[in-house]
Amino acid sequence: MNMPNTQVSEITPALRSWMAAQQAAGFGAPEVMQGLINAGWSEAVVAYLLAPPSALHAAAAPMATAPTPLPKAMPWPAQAGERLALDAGDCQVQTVLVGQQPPLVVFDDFLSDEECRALIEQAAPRMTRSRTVDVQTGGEVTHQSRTSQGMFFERGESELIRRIEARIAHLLGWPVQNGEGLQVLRYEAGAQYLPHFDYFNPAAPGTPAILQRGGQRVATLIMYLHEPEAGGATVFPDAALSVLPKRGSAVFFSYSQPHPDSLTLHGGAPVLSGEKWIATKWLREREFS
Ligand code: PD2
Ligand code: ZN
Repeated sequence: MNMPNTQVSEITPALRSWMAAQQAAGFGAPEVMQGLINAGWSEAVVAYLLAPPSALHAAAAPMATAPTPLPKAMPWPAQAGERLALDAGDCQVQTVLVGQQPPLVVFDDFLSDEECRALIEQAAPRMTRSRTVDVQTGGEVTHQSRTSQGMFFERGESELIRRIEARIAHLLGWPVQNGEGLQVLRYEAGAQYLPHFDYFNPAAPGTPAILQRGGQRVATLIMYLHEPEAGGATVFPDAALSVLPKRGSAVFFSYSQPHPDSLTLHGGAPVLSGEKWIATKWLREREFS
């Protein structure tokens, strides 16, 4: 209700009690209104005075706004964008790039050459054709969209895995227990991973079963263990970004909502020559068991 300010300040308690007395004496709103207008009050002020208390309250109160939800805690490296070198617990990692949409950081020196070599050596005998989580059933399937070979380490299964998992948890401020087991992938020449989202499609029938183990995925860390001679970039089409697979480096990105608006569509471009090896850590909302 818009009020002319000059007159609002003059609505005294005495005026209000005069109006109350008029109404108590049996004068209806139209007569009271006319009396006020005759006395020189504007129609807007009179309408304001005669409005029911609830309307006055609504007019005086600030515009009601929807409660703002608390921001969801998300994995993120403290001081990313402020310092070049970030503390990862047992070592420092170098920041190469920080993005906001999606939240994304590229790190150098995430893994040492020795750690890359040891991960490949331990994973190699256990490699099979890569399988993808089947959101229809909650099980796993091989898929044309992913022409790599892969394996999963159990969380905490060796000293090397524990060290890397502790580093990830320290750097990203996210509990080790919320991480899935590390996955290692090998792409030979011609192999690729078509663009996809890493979160589980909320509308897919198999998703509720998948979410029982730790909730949604909220972030991904891809570590590059072996660089191909050509090709094999990790591409983010919605962010117009390509991360080249440099040995020892890593790309981290997060998605607070399991929705394409997260802009986290990403894929592994075809390897043109040589071999590409990566290790991926997916982080869940809660403890992954
Ligand atoms: O190898 C890659 O670049 C790649 C691309 C997309 C890996 C993943 N997704 C993944 O491991 O989720
Ligand atoms: Zn992916």
